[in-house]
Amino acid sequence: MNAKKIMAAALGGVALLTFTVSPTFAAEHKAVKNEVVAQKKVDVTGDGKADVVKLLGEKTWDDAFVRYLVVVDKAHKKTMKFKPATGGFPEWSFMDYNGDKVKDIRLELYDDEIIHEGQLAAYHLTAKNGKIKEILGPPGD
Ligand SMILES: [Ca+2]
Repeated sequence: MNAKKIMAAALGGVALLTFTVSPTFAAEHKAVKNEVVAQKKVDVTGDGKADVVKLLGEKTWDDAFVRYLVVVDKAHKKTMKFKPATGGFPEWSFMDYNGDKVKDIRLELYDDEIIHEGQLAAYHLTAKNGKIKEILGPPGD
């Protein structure tokens, strides 16, 4: 292959890639088994003991398509589950949004794998009282 052909093949690959990570991902991958794709240890229940917060979904070549969030409260042998209205490529962080001194979970889901454009949803969640509940996030968020 000469340089021109290689370039054309590479560009073709990029175009194909951009195409395959379209919003139809969820529909095309419905039958795939969910696995833990990320996890962090943070006390989100407020008992002073770290909980394990997991994102479950499907690993992709460069990221993960997330369908569930799970909090494992080992101290109380409890597992709590949250299912967003739609799956997506995640950004997540922990901060006390409602001022109760317990860390809440912020989960954003995007429909684009590579640059995380096209936000589908932003959830602010507390796991304080034995189940995961949505709370109000920062204004305009
Ligand atoms: Ca805890």
